[in-house]
Amino acid sequence: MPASDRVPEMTDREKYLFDVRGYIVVKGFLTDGEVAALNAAADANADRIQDCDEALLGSATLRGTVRRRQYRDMLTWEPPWCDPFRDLLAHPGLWAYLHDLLGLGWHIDTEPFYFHYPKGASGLNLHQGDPHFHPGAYYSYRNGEMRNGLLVAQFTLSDQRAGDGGFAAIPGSHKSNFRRPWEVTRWEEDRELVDNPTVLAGDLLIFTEALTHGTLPWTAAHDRRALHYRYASKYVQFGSGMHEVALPAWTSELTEAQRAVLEPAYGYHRPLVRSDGSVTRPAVDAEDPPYRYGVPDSMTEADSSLQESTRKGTTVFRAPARQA
Ligand SMILES: O=C(O)CCC(=O)C(=O)O
Repeated sequence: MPASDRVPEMTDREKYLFDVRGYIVVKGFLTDGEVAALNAAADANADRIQDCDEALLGSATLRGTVRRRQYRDMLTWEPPWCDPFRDLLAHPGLWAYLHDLLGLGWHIDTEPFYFHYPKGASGLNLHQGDPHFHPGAYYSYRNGEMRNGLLVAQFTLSDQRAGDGGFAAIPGSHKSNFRRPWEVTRWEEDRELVDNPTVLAGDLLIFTEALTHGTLPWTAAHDRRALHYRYASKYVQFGSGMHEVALPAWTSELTEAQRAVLEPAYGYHRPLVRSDGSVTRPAVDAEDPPYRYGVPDSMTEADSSLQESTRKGTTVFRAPARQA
């Protein structure tokens, strides 16, 4: 086997923990210097911070006193501030995890986010881990291999101790078989199911998007800082990506439905060809889980993770004007 085909591997212990729990913590993944450079870059761009939408599904227990805040677009910040974020994209330390959990050909699925949550920041409803096959966010084990549609590499940039809030998940829920009760989604009942792991500055948290996960309100005195990089298998485009795509000029002669089916794969705002031949472009497909399960009356679109999701991704999609 040529040396270039030999890939680093996760340890057996990491494989066991990931399979049984749906997430692992790699202690001390980043050096102190890397953590400092990433935080300094954010501090130098403090004017770019944005409030996040609330995504609480009506939960009172997840509501804080202030909004979550985040940076995005770090990859295009003025040098040198973009550099530490670009250095993480294909960080050699990640390869073992990406190879073993996604297979070769992994790619960044969604633009990275830098979570910067002040004390009192609201949480985010628990999501994913629903009892259906999700072609974009699945977990499978077969013939000695784990595979995921979508995987999150979260680089911890300030300490999160159990009970502080921040990342939270229901361990093992990537293999769950029954529909999650809304009260669990809203972290109102059976709260002991939810882990809020300790991850310290420099640690790497890796979780499958098939896992039921979300964010608990941030209670520590210091700000939460964490970088969220989402990777996908070469067969999956879950979010909108960061690439620019264009249909060739001849497609201007096609019908809307014909053009729709020539668009590349992506999840949000994907054109849907309806049975009457019409084409719609909803933010998410209401027939897709979890939306097809129906939402409680208390949930409005303005207060749902749907709003949050639709802002992930920056694909520029160009199609030539259709001929009349
Ligand atoms: O706070 C976290 O780490 C989880 C964030 C999350 O689930 C999301 O942004 O979709």
